Amino acid sequence: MTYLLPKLPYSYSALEPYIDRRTMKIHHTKHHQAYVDNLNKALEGLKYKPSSAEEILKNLNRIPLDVRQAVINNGGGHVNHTFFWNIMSPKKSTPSGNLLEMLNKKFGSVEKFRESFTQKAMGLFGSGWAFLVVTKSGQISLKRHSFQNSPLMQGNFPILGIDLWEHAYYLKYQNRKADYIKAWWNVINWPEVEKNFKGALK
Ligand code: MN3
Repeated sequence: MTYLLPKLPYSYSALEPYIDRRTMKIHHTKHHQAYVDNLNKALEGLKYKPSSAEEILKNLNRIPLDVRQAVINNGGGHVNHTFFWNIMSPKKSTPSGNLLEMLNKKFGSVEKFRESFTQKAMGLFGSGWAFLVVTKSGQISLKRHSFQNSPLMQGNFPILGIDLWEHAYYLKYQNRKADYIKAWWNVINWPEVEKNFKGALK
């Protein structure tokens, strides 16, 4: 199977002014494309034929050691970015339903959840991601992952996450990571997060 760069579900300028067109375009057509190309390269000639990149990340022991790190970096990069594009939207929304209930129960309120998530994200040193995941036991939990490591590698299911590599914000925000994270809350696709939450509990 050859992996392909998925189309964005909105235009490059759709998330303005929070995430600028130039950042989105380079992030999608250069960075994400490179993960896809390098994943295809790393998987070339392998006997193991996984049905999806997600499946690979859950079965890394089936990937030969000489290409395993390349598969983690680029398979993770592909899966994380595909996920990231989808949990954002230019359409304003708020958490609702069972997800809202769970956030209130675990964090006290949506506002407090946002504070905790932001703190977790700000605490990441270097390149990586912050995620809200559903764990194997069905709990929601905040996680930080370096590089392109995916929560799927630990058996956790990501439902919301932010790319904290400098390439995700540097053109517009330079060193102001806190401003980027603050702006990002305006473009969350909450119906998609809720869909992920339901999918994780199945
Ligand atoms: Mn990125």
